[in-house]
Amino acid sequence: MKHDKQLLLTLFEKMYLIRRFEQKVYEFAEKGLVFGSTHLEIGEEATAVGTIMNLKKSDYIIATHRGHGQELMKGTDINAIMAEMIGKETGICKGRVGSMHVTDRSVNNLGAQGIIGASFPISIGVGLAIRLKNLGDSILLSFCGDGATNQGNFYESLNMADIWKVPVLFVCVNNLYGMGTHYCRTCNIDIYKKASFFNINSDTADGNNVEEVYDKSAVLVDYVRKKRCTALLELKTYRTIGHSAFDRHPYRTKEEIEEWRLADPIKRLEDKLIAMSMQEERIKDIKKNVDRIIEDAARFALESRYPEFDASMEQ
Ligand SMILES: Cc1ncc(C[n+]2csc(CCOP(=O)(O)OP(=O)(O)O)c2C)c(N)n1
Ligand SMILES: [Mg+2]
Repeated sequence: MKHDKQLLLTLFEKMYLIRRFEQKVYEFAEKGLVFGSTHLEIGEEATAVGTIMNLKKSDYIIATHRGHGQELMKGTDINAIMAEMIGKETGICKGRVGSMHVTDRSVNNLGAQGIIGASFPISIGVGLAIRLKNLGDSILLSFCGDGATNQGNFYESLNMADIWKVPVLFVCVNNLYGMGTHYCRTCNIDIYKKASFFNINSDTADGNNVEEVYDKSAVLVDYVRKKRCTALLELKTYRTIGHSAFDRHPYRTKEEIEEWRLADPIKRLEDKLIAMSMQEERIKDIKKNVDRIIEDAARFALESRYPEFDASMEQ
């Protein structure tokens, strides 16, 4: 589908914001400021942006352990997420959860699980609650990774989804790897085809092409919203960074990473915008503005206080 220039610039701005956010978190992690593990989604930004752009405020998301972009896209204040990354009192969860479990009920972000696959049955429960509580035309967009779809509860949950007709769109961010193991070593079946065992509508898209992600997720979001049933979208992408901030990824070659860097979703859209309508100046302004937002958020986080030890058990 042909998109207008303003939409393309917005998609670009949001992907660039996530990229710069992740680079700042990486910097913090290298300085030892991030407690616990942090999983970055550099290279995968189009998956969060293209899908969540199609949601309403009243829709819900369940993020993954690699979910900073998903959480930012759902509308949580960037300063509050940045402060959460380094455990500060001003963080969205008061510095108690750090990178992996950012939750914000005010924007219907129900958080992420550290246990891979745990989000599937939870998503069915949320979908059932949306239906039983008559929450209008709301839906849940539930993210997962490729590795997670090899867990047994993925299949149990798809079965229940089909039986109970829950308004859930599962979005599988297929970045080819579960930690250091390539997907093709763990399963011979395309992920989007797994839904067909249960008569669940599914599709797949180039997860590094934000316009394609946007278009294909729009169709499935609309389908789930109107039909009040479940669907699955597989997005093929790649993380050009290690599994976690300290993974130096010895299990893949430099050539493989380089090949995917050439398909970088942000660079791709930037090149298209420039070729299309000579938007260099506009792009420069967007980058400058985003860089400032990130620096302000980082300063806010660094200058914020750590929680008092005595308060750490408060609800
Ligand atoms: C049940 C369980 N097994 C193992 C782990 C360790 N673990 C953390 S992330 C991860 C890989 C998940 O791969 P995938 O679902 O593809 O998501 P990605 O990390 O690629 O985004 C694993 C095995 C875990 N957290 N939970
Ligand atoms: Mg993966």
